[in-house]
Amino acid sequence: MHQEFGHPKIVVLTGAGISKESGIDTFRDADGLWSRVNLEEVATIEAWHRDPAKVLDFHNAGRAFFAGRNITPNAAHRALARLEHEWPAEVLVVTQNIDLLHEGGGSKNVLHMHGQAGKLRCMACETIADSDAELSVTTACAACGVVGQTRPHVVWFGEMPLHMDAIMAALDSCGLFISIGTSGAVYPAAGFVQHVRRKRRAHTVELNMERSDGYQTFHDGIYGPATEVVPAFVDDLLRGRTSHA
Ligand code: BV8
Repeated sequence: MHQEFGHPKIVVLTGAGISKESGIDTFRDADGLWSRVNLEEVATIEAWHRDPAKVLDFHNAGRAFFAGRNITPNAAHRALARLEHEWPAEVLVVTQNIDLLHEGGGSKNVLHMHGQAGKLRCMACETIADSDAELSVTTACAACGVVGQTRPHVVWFGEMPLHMDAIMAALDSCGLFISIGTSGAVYPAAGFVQHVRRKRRAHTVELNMERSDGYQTFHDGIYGPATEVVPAFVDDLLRGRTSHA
């Protein structure tokens, strides 16, 4: 119905850049996380098998970072929640971020494709539990009791991202694909724009501080801090002032 009257389904892909102005470092900016930590040692499934204590120390340090700060949603998160609330068709946020700032900003239709903070998963029984506990190699799973197999519910490099069936179905039926705050360096997320363009007449736009690795694949690019460009873009969308179909 809405597709016919110029209100397509929207998929929004977000990355670390949307949370930067809330005080969370990105990964690949000059001051980003991977400039301080070697991801091969703390964010890959091989690292877990090689040195789980080191991986868990990295996780625990991240928990301490979040716990010690008042990390709150910013105007970009709130603008996406407004879009979800006021746009007549479905708006899905697919985030690569593990923070819960989209939910805190009011978005309800959110998929965390790389997992999320505050959850643990047991690699013995696959139970996922809400917990912000510090983890160690002596941690026992609360469900099955197995020791040393409880990890953060985060997708490491070399692991399949979560919710991929739902994400691909949404990409196959969207009319507008918006990418916000991501460098386009990590797949399969970085490949979503090509998928949408190959499969659909969907309009594609990136909103970012600077051109992403995949900027040429987008129809449009709007550059600047997310707290400025995202609310402005949502305003234009809701007022019908942007070519989105
Ligand atoms: C998989 C964990 C398959 C949670 C993360 C060679 C070629 C191509 C691909 C590969 C390859 N070798 C290996 C691969 C696959 C690999 C990959 O893509 N590697 C890359 C590095 C080459 N991908 C995987 O392994 C994925 N899985 O492929 O599975 C498979 C198939 C079958 C069976 C098994 C497996 C899994 C990837 C998930 C890894 N986990 N995170 C956590 O700790 O957070 S990835 C990590 O990177 C985060 O999730 C992060 O979100 C994600 C992407 O980074 P960005 O969000 O884009 O952040 P970044 O810092 O890079 O950029 C920030 C951007 O914001 C910048 O552009 C900046 O300009 C902008 N910005 C900054 N400030 C602002 C701003 N924008 C607006 N406003 C601001 N204020």
